[in-house]
Amino acid sequence: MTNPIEVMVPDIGGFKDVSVIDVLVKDGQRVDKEAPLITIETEKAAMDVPAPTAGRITQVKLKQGDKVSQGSLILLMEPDAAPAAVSSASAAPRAPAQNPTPKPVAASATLDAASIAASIAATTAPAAAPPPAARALLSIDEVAFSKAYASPSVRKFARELGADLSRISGTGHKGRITQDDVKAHVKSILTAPAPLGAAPASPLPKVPVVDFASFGAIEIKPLSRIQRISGSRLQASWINLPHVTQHEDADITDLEAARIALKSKASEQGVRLTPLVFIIKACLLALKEFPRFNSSLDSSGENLVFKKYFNIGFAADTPNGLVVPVIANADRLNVYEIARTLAAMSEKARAGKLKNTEMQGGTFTISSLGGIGGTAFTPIINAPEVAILGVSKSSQKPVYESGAFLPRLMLPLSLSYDHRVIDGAEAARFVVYLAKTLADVKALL
Ligand code: CAO
Repeated sequence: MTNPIEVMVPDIGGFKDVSVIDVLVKDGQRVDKEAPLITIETEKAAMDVPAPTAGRITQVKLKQGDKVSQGSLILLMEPDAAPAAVSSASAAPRAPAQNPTPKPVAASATLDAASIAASIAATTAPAAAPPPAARALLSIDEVAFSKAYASPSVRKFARELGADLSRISGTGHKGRITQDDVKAHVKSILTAPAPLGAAPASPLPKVPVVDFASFGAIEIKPLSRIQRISGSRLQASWINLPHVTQHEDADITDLEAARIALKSKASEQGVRLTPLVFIIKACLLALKEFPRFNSSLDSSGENLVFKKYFNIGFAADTPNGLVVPVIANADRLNVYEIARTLAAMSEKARAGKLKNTEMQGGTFTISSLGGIGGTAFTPIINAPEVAILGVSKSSQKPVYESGAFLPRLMLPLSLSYDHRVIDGAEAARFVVYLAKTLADVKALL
């Protein structure tokens, strides 16, 4: 423990009997060097008298409203370590201009600078625009702020919190803004309800919560584990990737004729040649022609990763929900091998026996609803892939050719792509190429 020292009013430019308008410390309080002790007010300005050293206040010797002059005793304090020479002269009062560097203010109230600052930080996401409350606090009218009637310590306190003094009405002597006024202002902003039409604090607006039971009988069943996992992945992709879906019809009349011709022979060997097998083959040719569709953005979002392998994922409808098995290195397989792998993986998927590794590493995904029906849909990209092909049910359509309408078997294709990576023109070229390839049986066999 060190001997108490006397802290006195330093040279205040010859002013005498100056009013003490604020006593900022109390007995027993610890202060840092330079922490404001009292605020005095001359005819010209309000100024703080800072602590000459760090330590503990043992006894405050004056109160608000007292008159002081140079040499008046302010308080007694025990310095942390015996300073070489602590005198009242070292504690020069600070006018606003002499106090440019804000430091933490030792606040004794329950709502202190640190907790308010933390509260503002908590409501201000680093990458996002500040929410309305933080915006209200962080925008300061500098000219009006400089004219506001407040002591340097209160100015510093307000600055630390981003509070605009010009918007605060003072309750102190002659309307002076006190530290408590600043706290009350900040608190009122942080606890105020968001104005109508203001951006919500949460990044996503919530859907309404409805008490379904109040309208009739209900039954509650939990989502399956697969649905919960795939649900959050689908939502992440939907939110993060700007999706566009490009539609095209492929004329698969010739392909279907070839498929039917091959089908019975293939089934003798235990192979099911469904249209999807040929669609996978056609996609592989298109991906080689348009490598961007087989790429991914890296984690920085600034580079494209072009993959030199072609792993095709296919959405499979299983009793437990949607899964996406991946046919690894599908470009090395012929249509029969693709058909066998597709059937085997679909079977495993439905039985819930797929290993995690069999659902990883995909570079492009196909979602085929052709066995069920529908004319078009907008599949959600299996991020971080950049495109997905949706396939709907083929049907006979009249196609105008050589001066006449001819019945042709048309296959609807819906390509969703990540518009950050793929331009619309490129997507149109991709689907046109894909449709041409599907119309060209020789290219696929
Ligand atoms: N147009 C017309 N008929 C089609 C067709 C199409 N595009 N695609 C398939 N068919 C036919 C098949 O030829 C088969 O008929 P035959 O038995 O007479 O040959 C029948 O529809 C059923 O095919 P399938 O669905 O059993 O086989 P597949 O190879 O086409 O598909 C699989 C396999 C696993 C992809 C599929 O069973 C499946 O699960 N599809 C659902 C995918 C899904 O849920 N996607 C949505 C995901 S959310 O975006």
